[in-house]
Amino acid sequence: MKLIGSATSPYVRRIRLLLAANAQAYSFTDLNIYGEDRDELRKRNPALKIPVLYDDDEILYDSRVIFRYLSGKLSLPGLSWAEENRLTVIDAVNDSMVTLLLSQRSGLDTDRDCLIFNLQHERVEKSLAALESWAGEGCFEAWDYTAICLYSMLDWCLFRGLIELDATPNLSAWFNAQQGRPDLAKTDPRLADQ
Ligand SMILES: N[C@@H](CCC(=O)N[C@@H](CS)C(=O)NCC(=O)O)C(=O)O
Repeated sequence: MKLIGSATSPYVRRIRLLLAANAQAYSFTDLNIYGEDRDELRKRNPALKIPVLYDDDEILYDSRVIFRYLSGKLSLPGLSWAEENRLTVIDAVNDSMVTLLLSQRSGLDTDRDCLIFNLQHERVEKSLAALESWAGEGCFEAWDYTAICLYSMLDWCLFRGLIELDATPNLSAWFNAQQGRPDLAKTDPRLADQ
C-alpha cells in the first residue's frame, strides 16, 4: 500500500493512524501540495486533494472512501449511522477550518463580517458544540475511526492556532486523555518542516 499525503494534513493523519492501529505496512509520500510538489499532486488526483491511497490496482481518493476500502480489506467494523453523522460533523469543522486557514493565507481577514466567513464560523461553533456533547456522552471512548478523526482534527486546529479547548471541557478532557497513545507522536504535524 502506498499513501500519498502530507505530514501536516489531518485527513491524511487519520488514515496513517488507522493503518498503524491495524499494523498495516505502507509507504508514505509526503507532498508539499501548495508548493514544489503541486505537479505531483496534479498527476495523483484530479480533485487536487490528499489523501490518495494506492493498493494493487486500486486508486482511492478521499479519506472517507479510503476508510470504506480499508474496512473491507482489513475486516474492520463499519460505521453505524450515528458514527457516520459524527464523522460528518468532524469533517464539517475540518473543512471550515481549512477554508479559514487558506483564506488567512490568501491575505483575507476572516474576522470580517461577510457571508462566507460567517458561515464557516457558525458551522464550527455549532459542530464543536455537538462534538462537546457527544464527548460528554462517551461516544469517543474507544480508539476507533471516529475517535482517530476527532483527535486528528482537534490537534491540527490546535497546531494551526485555530481553536482553544477551554470552552469545551469534555473535548479538552478527552483530548488530554489520548496523549501517549502509540503513533500520535510519530504523526504529529509539528514534526513537519513545511
Ligand atoms: N473530503 C476530503 C478532504 C481532504 C482535504 O481537504 N485535504 C486537504 C489537505 S488537509 C487538501 O487536499 N486540500 C487541498 C485544497 O483544498 O486545495 C477527504 O476526506 O479526504
